[in-house]
Amino acid sequence: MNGEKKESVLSGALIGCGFFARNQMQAWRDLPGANIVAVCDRVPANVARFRQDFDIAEGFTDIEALFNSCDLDFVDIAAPTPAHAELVEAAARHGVDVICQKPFAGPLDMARDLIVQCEQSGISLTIHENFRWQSAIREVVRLVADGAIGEPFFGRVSYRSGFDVFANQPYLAELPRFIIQDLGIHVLDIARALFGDVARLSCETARITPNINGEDTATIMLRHDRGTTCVVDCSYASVLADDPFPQSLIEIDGDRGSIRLKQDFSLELHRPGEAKECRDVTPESPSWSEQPWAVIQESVVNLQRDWLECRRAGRPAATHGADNFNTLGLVEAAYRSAETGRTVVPERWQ
Ligand code: NAD
Ligand code: 89V
Repeated sequence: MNGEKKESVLSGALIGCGFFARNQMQAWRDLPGANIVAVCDRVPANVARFRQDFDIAEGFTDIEALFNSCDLDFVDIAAPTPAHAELVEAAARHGVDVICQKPFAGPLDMARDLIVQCEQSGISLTIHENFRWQSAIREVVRLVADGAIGEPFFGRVSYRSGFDVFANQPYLAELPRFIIQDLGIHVLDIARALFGDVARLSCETARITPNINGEDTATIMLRHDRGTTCVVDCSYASVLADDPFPQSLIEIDGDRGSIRLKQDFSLELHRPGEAKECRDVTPESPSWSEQPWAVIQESVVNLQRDWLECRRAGRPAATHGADNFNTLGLVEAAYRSAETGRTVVPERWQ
């Protein structure tokens, strides 16, 4: 990390000017501590569109030209996973801090190598794992961490929808590994934020939607180190009268109470001998947000704000590279369990 620099406003470049990058760009504009001075995309038209839409000074189609021309404090990589290794390696060579979208890497070995390269280059690496930054989910994480329901013995983090994700992200239909890698990764990360690391897991998957390559439902049972059993269930094949897309719903039972995060953003906390406490945890939507995406868009602002605070304080952000390795390890273990029908011990960072 360029900890010795004392910039009041950090200079950044956004790499990958596609569907999701617009949210990251909008969020940076809401945050006074960073200024996106350049954008980079392989496709010239995407660079031109972002420069025009967001009034960006510089545009590049070549990553080396970006680093050689701009004095950057950080890059925010919103390109797809297969491009991450090349882009993170370039940032490490140039000594520039990295925020990188999920899934960080396909193979775990590649993730490990990139994390080590960043460490050796003295740069910080943060994965843009934003779901745990949704304010409603942060409130549940806080309650569990504060012991509000005692020791949790059961959890369920549930993401079920029939929303047409392929309309905005057509590449998702091509992926041989779909829902766990793209979406389950977020839900598994929420489970880690709630209950910590995982000792073993088992998983069942199915493909329900025709004409896609990967699985679109997954049910994963986790046994956390602390003893909590947690079910993570994901579906993009659910036919629902009232679709919660893109919300994650949470149920937790502890030895001294229970928590429910519901679709109407009510958070119920119940403890023996006390009246049920019901709070409205509806997130504050950014001014630029659009339904149904507001809940995710809010989390992007929260993640990037936290990244800026951590960067200023010289400490790693919550979803730093090595932390996210353990979420990636759950993704890999879930596929292995679904393929083999066995319980799997996930690989973790050490
Ligand atoms: P997209 O295809 O719409 O955009 C990706 C962009 O990256 C394209 O413009 C492409 O030309 C560009 N690109 C590809 N390779 C490049 C390279 N080597 N250098 C520079 N630019 C390059 O994809 P998307 O839907 O925006 O997804 C991008 C990433 O964001 C993925 O990793 C995806 O998983 C992630 N994503 C995250 C969330 C979330 O909530 N965290 C939501 C959607 C997508
Ligand atoms: O968050 C994501 O990675 C998105 C979506 C919510 C659509 O699954 O791909």
